[in-house]
Amino acid sequence: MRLNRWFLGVMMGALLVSYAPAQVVFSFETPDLHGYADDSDPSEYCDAVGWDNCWQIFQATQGVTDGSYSMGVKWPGGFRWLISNSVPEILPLLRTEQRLLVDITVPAGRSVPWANFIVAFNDGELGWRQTNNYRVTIPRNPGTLTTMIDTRSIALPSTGYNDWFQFNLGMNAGGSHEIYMDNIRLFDESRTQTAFTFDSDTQGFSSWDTNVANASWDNGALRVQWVSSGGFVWIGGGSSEGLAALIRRGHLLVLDITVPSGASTPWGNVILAFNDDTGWRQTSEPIELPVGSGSYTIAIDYRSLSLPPADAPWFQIALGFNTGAAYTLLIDNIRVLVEPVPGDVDGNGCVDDADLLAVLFAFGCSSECGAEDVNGDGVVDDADLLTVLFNFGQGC
Ligand SMILES: [Ca+2]
Ligand SMILES: [Ca+2]
Ligand SMILES: [Ca+2]
Ligand SMILES: [Ca+2]
Repeated sequence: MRLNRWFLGVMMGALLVSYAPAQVVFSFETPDLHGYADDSDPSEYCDAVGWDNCWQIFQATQGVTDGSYSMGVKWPGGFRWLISNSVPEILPLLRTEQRLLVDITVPAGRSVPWANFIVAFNDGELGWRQTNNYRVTIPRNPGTLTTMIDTRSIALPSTGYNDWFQFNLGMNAGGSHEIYMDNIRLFDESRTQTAFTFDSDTQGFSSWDTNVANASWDNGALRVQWVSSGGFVWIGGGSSEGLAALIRRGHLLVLDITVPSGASTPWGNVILAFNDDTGWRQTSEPIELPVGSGSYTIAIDYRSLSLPPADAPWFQIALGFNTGAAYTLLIDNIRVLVEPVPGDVDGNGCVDDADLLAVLFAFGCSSECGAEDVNGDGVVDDADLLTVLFNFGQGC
């Protein structure tokens, strides 16, 4: 009997760990897709023009990363606003963080020259406003990409306002595309760890083609300035202490990018490369850059790249920028969104004896327990201890 109760405790612990609270804005679990489903073309229209030539917005089971469903969008290329229901219930979430992450999947066989979306808020206090200078990356080719939606350039209604509110998506693509979107959630800055802050120099980054653009240190940031027209340039050679270990702990590189006032480009994007003794490898999905003035956060999903070895004697990253016109970027706070490791009580990425001791010292705690309550069930008991033991050595 005792063993059964013990086993149940372990299983409950494992379940609770995998269902840690998520700050989900939209998960597309209801057939109306938060209102976006209404923006499909009528089926008579699709019948008339052919289903490949109309907009279809539908609940799907592909590309699901939260719950049981995603939102599928198939369209013939071009632009359309997907207008949400009134969703004032997401305002409290957005008021804590206006930067969101989303998972977007492109199925096999699809490919477009470019695709992105912009966001508009609409409500009874501030009216319609949209993220003109910030485009959210939609992957062009098959695979799943986690990408940033930074809505900080458009204001939220005042705290007292709780009436109707829409979160609208302006979808755009340079050809016939099909995507599955899920789990629009709050970006958790507290889970990032810093790789580059450019306090006193460029930390190794330099321009590998000064005919195209120059890279320089500019008062605590990395400045990239195109010479006379747009074009592609590697800004490479960047490294910092513990970078390889940090990169191994996540799959999303996060960057703050400021475009100075007056600078703009019709389009711009960036890819990421890793370089070490195991060779050069680079991402294939270009991530949209801001196209006009303002400060924005972007994220580069590097799941497609092989990680540096834990004991890599040297490791560098390079950013490959491509733009449609000469402009200027200031890059700062390059960081990694660190995946939580179950059992990592002190949050240093590695489950070791320090975490074990922390749980042992807190063992028996039954109210207001700290991180030692690994499974978050309010008590520190054998379930927490076992989570640490089962994950011992992870991330180290
Ligand atoms: Ca979902
Ligand atoms: Ca800085
Ligand atoms: Ca630890
Ligand atoms: Ca617990």
